[in-house]
Amino acid sequence: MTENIAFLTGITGQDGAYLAKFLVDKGYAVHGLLRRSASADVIATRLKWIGVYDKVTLHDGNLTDISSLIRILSDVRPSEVYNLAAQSFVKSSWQQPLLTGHVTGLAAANMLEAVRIICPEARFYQASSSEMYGLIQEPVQSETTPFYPRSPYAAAKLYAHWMTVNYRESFGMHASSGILFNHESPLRGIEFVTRKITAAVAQIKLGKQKTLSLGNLDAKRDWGHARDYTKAMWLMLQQDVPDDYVIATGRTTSVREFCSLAFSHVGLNMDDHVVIDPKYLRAAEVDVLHGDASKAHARLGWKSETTLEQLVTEMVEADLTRFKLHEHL
Ligand code: NDP
Ligand code: GDR
Repeated sequence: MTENIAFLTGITGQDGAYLAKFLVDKGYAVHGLLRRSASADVIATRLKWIGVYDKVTLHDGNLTDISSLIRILSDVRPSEVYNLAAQSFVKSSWQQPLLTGHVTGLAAANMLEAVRIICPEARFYQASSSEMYGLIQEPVQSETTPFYPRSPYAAAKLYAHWMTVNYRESFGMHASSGILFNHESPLRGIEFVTRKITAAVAQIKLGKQKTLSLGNLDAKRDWGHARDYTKAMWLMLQQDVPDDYVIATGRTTSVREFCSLAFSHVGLNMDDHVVIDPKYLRAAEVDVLHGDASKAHARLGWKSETTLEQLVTEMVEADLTRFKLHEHL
C-alpha cells in the first residue's frame, strides 16, 4: 500500500495544528514548512499543545522562497499539499500591504508553481477566505456570490484563489480552494477578536485584568470551529474532481453577542468591563458575513458539528486553565 504523505504550509498556525492532528490520526506521514524564528522557544507551541509535535517532520523554508519549496517537495514527494501559510491578520494588512501581498497572494503562486514542477500529480488545497466577499453582494454568500475584497489581505487572497482555479483549468491539476468562513478554537491567535475576548474574560475572572478594549461590536461573522473546518479541507482533496467549496455554519452572530456569551459563561456582565477603543476600528470594515455551505453538505457530506455556544465554552475554559497555570499561547 502506498503511504499517504501530506505537506502543510502554515503548520505552526491554528489550522495547521488541527489539520496535522487529523492527518496523523488518519495514518498520514505529515510534513510541514517551518520558517526560521529568533524566538525558537515558542516555535510549534500549538503542535505541542495538540500533541503531534513529535509525530510530524518540520522543514526549514519560507513560502516566499520558491527554492526552499522546490527543495522540500523534492525530498518529501507529497500526495497532498495544503497551502495554509499567510499573513492572516486582516487589520495588519493595512499596515503591511506589500508584505501581505507577497505572502498571502504571490507566494501561493510559488507553492502552485513548485507543485506543478515537482509533483504535479499531488492534490492541492488553497486556504481561501470569506473575506473575499468583503462588501457583500448577496445577503448569504455561496460559491456563486461575486467577490468584493475590502482589505489588502482580501485582495491578496483573491489573487491566490483565482491562481488556484487557473492552475486547475490550465494544467489539469487537482487544485481545490476552500472558501472558509471564520473558524476559531483555543489555538486561535490572541489578536483575533474571539480569542482576545476569551483570554480577557479568563484574566478578568481570575482578577488579573479589569477591562477589555474592543473596536466594532456590531460586525457580524459566521463563526465555526477549526477542528470541523480542517476536516473539510481533507474531504475536498478526497474527491475525484477538484472544486471550490464554501465552508460555514450558516449562522451569523455579532461581536457583541459573542462577547456577551463569553462573559456570561463565567457569571460576568460584559457591560461592566468592555470599553470601545477606536484604534481597533478598521480602515474599511466587512460588516457581515453569512455563509451557505449547501454544496459542501451535498458533495462532501460535511457539516459544522460545533455550536457557537460550545465553541465559546471550550475557548473560555481553555484560557482559564492556561492562565491558572500561567501559560501563554
Ligand atoms: P494563522 O495566522 O494561525 O497561521 C498562519 C501560518 O502561516 C503560521 O504557521 C505562520 O507561521 C505561517 N506563515 C506566515 N508567513 C509565512 C511565510 N512567509 N512562510 C512560511 N510560513 C508563513 O492562520 P490560521 O491557521 O487561522 O489560517 C490558516 C489559513 O487559512 C491562512 O491562510 C488564513 O489566511 C486562512 N483562513 C483562515 C480563516 C480562519 O478563520 N482562521 C478563515 C479563512 C481563511 P509562524 O507560526 O511562523 O507565524
Ligand atoms: P477577521 O477576524 O478580520 O474576520 O479575519 P478578526 O477576529 O480579526 O475580526 C472579526 C471582526 O471583529 C471586529 N472587531 C475586532 N477585531 C479584532 N481583531 N480586535 C478587536 O479588538 C475587535 N473589535 C471588533 C473586527 O472589526 C471584525 O469585523 C479572520 C482571519 O482569520 C482571516 O485570516 C480570515 O480570512 C477571516 O477571519 C475569515
